[in-house]
Amino acid sequence: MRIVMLGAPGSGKGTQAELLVREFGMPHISSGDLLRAAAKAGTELGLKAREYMDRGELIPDDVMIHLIGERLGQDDTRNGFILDGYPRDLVQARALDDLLGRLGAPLNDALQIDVDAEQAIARIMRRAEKEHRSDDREEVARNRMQVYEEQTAPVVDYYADRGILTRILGTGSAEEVFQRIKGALQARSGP
Ligand code: B4P
Repeated sequence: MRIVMLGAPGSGKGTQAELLVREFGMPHISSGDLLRAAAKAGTELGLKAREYMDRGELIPDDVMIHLIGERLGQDDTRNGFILDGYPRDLVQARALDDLLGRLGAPLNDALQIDVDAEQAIARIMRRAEKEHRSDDREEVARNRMQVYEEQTAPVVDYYADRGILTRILGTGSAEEVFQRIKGALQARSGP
């Protein structure tokens, strides 16, 4: 299984990626988690990335392509992975295809989780009360949403054109959404 998770901020893609990992056991590669870990460690990349994240903007493509390329080059991804938060624009999507083409291991599925923007913002605000992530402020969350519409939404069409996109309704409990995902994956892999 080589899967990318797509969806607006707050759609639940990170949550669903974790549930998939728990069920199927492949590594969960979250671009946001990689960046937050780098920022926490105080690396040059991490500190620079935090400036973009705190504005709700995307980190430059060359940085992300390198970071994810390195992670996907590690041995634990040989039998599959869940990629969560990457690609976030068409440049990253094409770079990912090139990389996986060279490795002879193309993507099987792109899962797009659909949630209404206001519901997604409300979820982010609930998380802010517990986790205090520096980009979970309302004005930043709204900017992330706009960046998603402008830069990431075209990636959904890109995978639809390639015939590997599945759209999942992201409302209801995390467990309900997960059951929809499992059903969709089973339907795609056939009886
Ligand atoms: P991410 O860490 O990917 O943050 P996100 O888009 O907000 O999604 P996240 O996974 O955290 O939230 P989720 O929807 O799962 O990116 C953060 C920043 O890093 C970006 O803004 C950008 O600056 C940078 N970045 C990352 N990747 C990049 C890339 N490829 N290129 C350039 N820059 C990049 O969950 C949200 C909340 O909803 C959670 O609290 C969860 O508990 C809750 N929730 C989930 N499912 C729910 C449900 N069914 N019901 C109720 N609540 C639910």
